[in-house]
Parts: sequence; structure tokens; C-alpha cells
Amino acid sequence: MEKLIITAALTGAEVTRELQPNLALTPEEIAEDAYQCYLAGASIVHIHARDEEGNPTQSYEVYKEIKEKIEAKCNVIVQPSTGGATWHTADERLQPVELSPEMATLSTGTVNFGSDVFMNTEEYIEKFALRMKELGVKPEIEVFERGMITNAVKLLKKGLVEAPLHFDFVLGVPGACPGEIEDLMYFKQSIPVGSTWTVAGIGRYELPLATVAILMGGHVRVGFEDNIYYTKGVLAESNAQLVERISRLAKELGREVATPDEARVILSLKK
Ligand code: KMH
Ligand code: ZN
Repeated sequence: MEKLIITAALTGAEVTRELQPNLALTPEEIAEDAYQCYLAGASIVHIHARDEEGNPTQSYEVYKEIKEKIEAKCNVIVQPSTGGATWHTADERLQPVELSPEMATLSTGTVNFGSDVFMNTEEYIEKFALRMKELGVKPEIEVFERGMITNAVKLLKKGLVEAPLHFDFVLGVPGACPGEIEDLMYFKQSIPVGSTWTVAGIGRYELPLATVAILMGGHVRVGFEDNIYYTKGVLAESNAQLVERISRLAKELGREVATPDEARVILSLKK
């Protein structure tokens, strides 16, 4: 089985310091958090930037600062979000792609997101995919519902994304697909042969889905964006603590953990 890629989703757009006191907010804090996760075994860090008040921002400048600060510390793959927060405009959301990162997220459908709507019309999706293609940015296709896989395959047929595709199954978002093992199985068997995939289980779904993904040859995403707890009712001390647990589990289950350069090969990254 190929080595395991662990992604650390450090902050997300929804978590606050009130909910998770160890949340990184400033570029310095986010870069240090990324570095600690890298040391714990993460080969990708999924980034959402925050402004000076700690609110989500898709500012090019803030992402640039974060990216540069992380790259000064280690060679982890920096994967900015193009999802941002539900209230960001499409143009705001697209800004970090202009930094030409190795990867960025690409959500391929609209979905209920808690009490909000995470809007991804066909027009947005194609615009985002085209810009990523022009800049050589590999999309991680974020899948919250089954139809988003169909939409990704449509992009492939139109030449807006290139095979092999890489998917992230985000399972357990309130309002969207739950994160039972059957849901993961259904999504996994629906993607084109030769694709790679990772799973981001939200909240209580994180650990069971991560364990199954390790056994099935998939990859794993953990971090405060998806889950702020270590065990039921007990907050995690850090993102690195959540990454460390996955590294440990993988070793126990006989799966080696990929370095960033090994992840680059597994994901066919070009840069
Ligand atoms: N914050 C969510 C509305 C992504 O990063 O690409 C969208 C999200 C997806 O987190
Ligand atoms: Zn995200």
C-alpha cells in the first residue's frame, strides 16, 4: 500500500478561540502550527487565513504571508482554501490561487453547511478550475455530497481538471452527508479509477473514518477545522496532537507515513 498522506486542516473558517483556545490566528501562529504538524507527520497543511480581528479572510496578502512563513520553516505542501467562509464572494475566495500554490481546494457543488449555504454554482466551479489549471495548481476536490463527484468528472471531460484526480471526502458536516463508514464506501467506489482520496470526518466521525481510510489505502485529514476534540468532551491540545495520533495509528496498522516529497509523488504534483 502506498504511504499515508496526512493533511492538517489547521483553522477552518468557522472555529473560534472561544470554542478552541489553542486555535492559531495570526500568520506567525498559523506557520508555527503548520510546522508542529509537519514534525508530527503531516505532509499537507490546509490553510484558512484570518484577519487582524481573527475573522476569516481570503486576502491575497495574508495568504502570501502565511505561505512564506511556512516555507521558511519546512517543505510541507501548502494548500490554501478556495472555500473560505460561506459569506465570501467567489472573487474573494479565488485570491489565494494567484499565489500559485502547489495545491488548492476546489468544491464541486453547492451544499447546506450548518444553517448556511456553501454556494458553488457551475459557473464558479468552472472559473476556479480554469484558473487553477492556468497556474498549474492541483485541485483537491472537496466532496460533501455524491453529486459533487459527478460534477468533478464533468470537469475532467471538459479538460478543466487533469487526471489523476485527488478527492477529499468531507463527511459529517451538519446539513450534508453524514460520516458513516457506508457513506465513505459509497463515495470511494464512485470516483474514477486511478484517483487518490483522503477523508475529513467532521467531529465524532473523524477517528473512525481516519482508521478505515488507513486500512483502505486512502489518506487522512484531521485538524481543528474538522474536529476540535481529542476524545468526547475533551478538547485537543493542538493540531499536532491530532496528527500525532494518526501517525501512531498508521504505524500500528502497518502503514508508513509519507513525507511531503513522497506526498508530491503520490499526488503527481508538478511544481
Ligand atoms: N468553510 C467552508 C464553507 C474549503 O476549504 O475549500 C468551506 C471549506 C471548503 O472549508
Ligand atoms: Zn477548508
